[in-house]
Amino acid sequence: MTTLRHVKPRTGLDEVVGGAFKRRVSSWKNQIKPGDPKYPPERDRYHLYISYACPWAQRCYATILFKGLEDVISISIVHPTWQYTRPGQDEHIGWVFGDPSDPPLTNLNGYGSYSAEFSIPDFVNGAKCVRDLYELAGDTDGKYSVPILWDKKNRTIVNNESADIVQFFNSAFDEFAKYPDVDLYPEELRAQIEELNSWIYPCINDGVYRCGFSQTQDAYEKAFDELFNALDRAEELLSKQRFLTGPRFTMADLRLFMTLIRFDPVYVVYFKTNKQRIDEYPNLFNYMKEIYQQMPAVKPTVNLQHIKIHYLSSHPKLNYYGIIPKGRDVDLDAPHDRHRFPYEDYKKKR
Ligand SMILES: N[C@@H](CCC(=O)N[C@@H](CS)C(=O)NCC(=O)O)C(=O)O
Repeated sequence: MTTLRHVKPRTGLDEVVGGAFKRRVSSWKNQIKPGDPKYPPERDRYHLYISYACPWAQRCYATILFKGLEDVISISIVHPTWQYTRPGQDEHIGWVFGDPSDPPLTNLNGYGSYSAEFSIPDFVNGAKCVRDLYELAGDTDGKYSVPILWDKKNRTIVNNESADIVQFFNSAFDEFAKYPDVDLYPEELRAQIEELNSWIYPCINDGVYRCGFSQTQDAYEKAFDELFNALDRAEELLSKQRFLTGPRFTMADLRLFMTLIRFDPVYVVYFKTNKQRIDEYPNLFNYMKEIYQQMPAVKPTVNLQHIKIHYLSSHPKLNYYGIIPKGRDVDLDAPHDRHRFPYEDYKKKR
């Protein structure tokens, strides 16, 4: 029997300190700015690597669609299920690329059957896995995460932090955007958006992972209480107004939406966030349906097949047989009641 070389832990599942999940800070933080000598905005220069399952990556993709940058920034979409990235050499597991015509993959215990449908292979670098891209950029130490914004000219990673990438797409590429007037981070609402992020990110977006990846009861219960207190707070806010900052849809809403849409299909069961489903919160549920149905850039980012397959099949320690729970689907196209609040267009007012 061969002994596999031990590699440093490199997946989100290993980011645990004292039993509690602690997300690592993103390692690539270069900025794209008009006039920047190193990374200026340019057409056809940057490529975005994403997963349909990943809530962080999908808000980047949604911002591309909101701004009409599909012909400016190219994309690849990984296979939903994690695999060994250096089979026979080490034990790292992570994102791999797949072609929709590939035969289905199993989980790492040999169970399940997971199609590559809707994936887009890496036609830029021909990488087989996301780890290849980090190694190509000289990064052999980090967590091999998506999203990655890749510079085709210098063949390196520009940035792997979704909070930065959405800002680049929202404002730096306006000269190439089909909809330069769309602004999801309006000047006058920035302080409010940042205040919302200060509790929505740790307690809700990251909060669900802190529940699901906890390794002690105490850490799980702390994350669980913080999550549901924050959801109650958002529910209360949305009982009085259309969106989180008032009548206008902003990045704060995009951030919250990405967690809400994954909550009932995955997190309730898989991350044990089972105090209340989103479809049991009248305001959060109708708010989520409105965003899904009415924001033209959002629906294409929601691929429930990839979302369910990814979480349920990728961590063989948490779900040995890779079985995907069957129930209970929500009708996302059912009518919503948000017309009762005023609505202000999310395009720039000039
Ligand atoms: N800070 C990053 C976090 C990205 C992140 O954690 N992505 C997850 C997928 S949802 C990932 O790629 N994980 C790879 C791993 O855990 O090995 C961002 O918001 O862009």
